[in-house]
Amino acid sequence: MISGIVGKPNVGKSTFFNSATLMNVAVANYPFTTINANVGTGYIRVKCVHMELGVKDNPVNSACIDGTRLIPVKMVDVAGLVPDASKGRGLGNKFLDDVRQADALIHVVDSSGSTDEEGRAVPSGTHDPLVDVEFVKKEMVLWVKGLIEKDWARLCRTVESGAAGSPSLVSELTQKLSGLSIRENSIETAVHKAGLKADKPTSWDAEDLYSFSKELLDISKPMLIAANKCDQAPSKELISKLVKELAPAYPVVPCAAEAELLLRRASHAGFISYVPGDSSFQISDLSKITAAQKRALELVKSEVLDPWKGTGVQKAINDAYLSLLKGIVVYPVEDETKFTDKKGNVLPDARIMHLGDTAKDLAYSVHTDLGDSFLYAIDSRTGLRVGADYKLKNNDVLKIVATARKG
Ligand SMILES: Nc1nc2c(ncn2[C@@H]2O[C@H](COP(=O)(O)OP(=O)(O)O)[C@@H](O)[C@H]2O)c(=O)[nH]1
Ligand SMILES: [Mg+2]
Repeated sequence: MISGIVGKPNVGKSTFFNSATLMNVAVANYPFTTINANVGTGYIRVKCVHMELGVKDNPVNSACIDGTRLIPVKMVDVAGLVPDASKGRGLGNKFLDDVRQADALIHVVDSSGSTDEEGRAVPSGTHDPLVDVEFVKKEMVLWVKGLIEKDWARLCRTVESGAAGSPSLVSELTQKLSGLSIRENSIETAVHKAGLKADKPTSWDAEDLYSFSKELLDISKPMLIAANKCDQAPSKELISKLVKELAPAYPVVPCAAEAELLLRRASHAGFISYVPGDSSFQISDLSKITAAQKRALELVKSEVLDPWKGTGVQKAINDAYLSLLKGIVVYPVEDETKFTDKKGNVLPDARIMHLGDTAKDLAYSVHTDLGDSFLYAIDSRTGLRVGADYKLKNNDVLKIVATARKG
């Protein structure tokens, strides 16, 4: 699961990304640590199961701070989008390349209303971020529509040829959009939701293609709004408006990315104790910080943490993976009685799976071989066996039993 941070220029996307990916706890190297400058590791924050199970843990693929489990997830800082990007304005194509791999979108807007549609500075409170939500959505729809329209006449002929074994529209579109991490059944649902006929694509006009593209994006790239710069005075009112117009279809999370970055840096430097997502922090040693640093921290407290109960950055990430993408957390172990791996690490791994995934899916997510040789799993809490089709539950601790490997 990957989330993409999208939005127009100067709303705080990079600040959000930089704060989200800054962590001062040791987590074993994840395969996606540095692929690209704009790809990084963020973290989901959940309550760890170790206390409920009455054990002390030593995580390997994740971290645990006083009962809070931080689980790595992949994030992409997407190039800024300007109006008419789908016609090639700005970094349009770079934007689309970045966004194609994302499963969910965190759309950062400037809720202080101090940047225009192009991201230029304007007096605070004079630009409505709702306008930006609409134009970014529209540009993305036009982009998907543009991809579908390429070679559309040929695709229609193939689908409607009536020849034995001629491919269906859904399978043709799945192939065409294969680089976009969109599943076949999402395409099928979008055709249905747009009220269109899959066997008669020649009857689709430009408006139909637009509605189809819109439905497809809503299904395959669910989006939440990170209403950033909530530390500024006009934000409260503009955020209420965003919530009124967009939620619940697009959840709105008030954010202060700059404050989060400051807190994480201070925590990294050992000045404060703060776990991402906390609604407060503790200064570790007043003698270590300068008067200016103390003042900056006080501002974060009075302008962000007290009124908003947190900076919102962690909430936005959690909501993207756990709500939009219906993620659940599962702990695979080797010894179901001690909750350990082969080396004796207690609750070493926490994995984000999808609601609806099965025990066998979990085995595959650990290793293809483990999936292929899956026999059954054992639920650590009950000691009972569960089969391949067992639907994973949030916080399951499971041992996977497989046939012995040869060699
Ligand atoms: N007041 C305020 N300013 C912010 C916040 N987050 C980012 N900014 C400022 O917004 C400007 C643009 O930030 P940047 O992350 O480069 O935006 P991007 O172009 O969307 O990646 C910078 O001057 C940031 O310091 C915030 O939470 N509050
Ligand atoms: Mg940026």
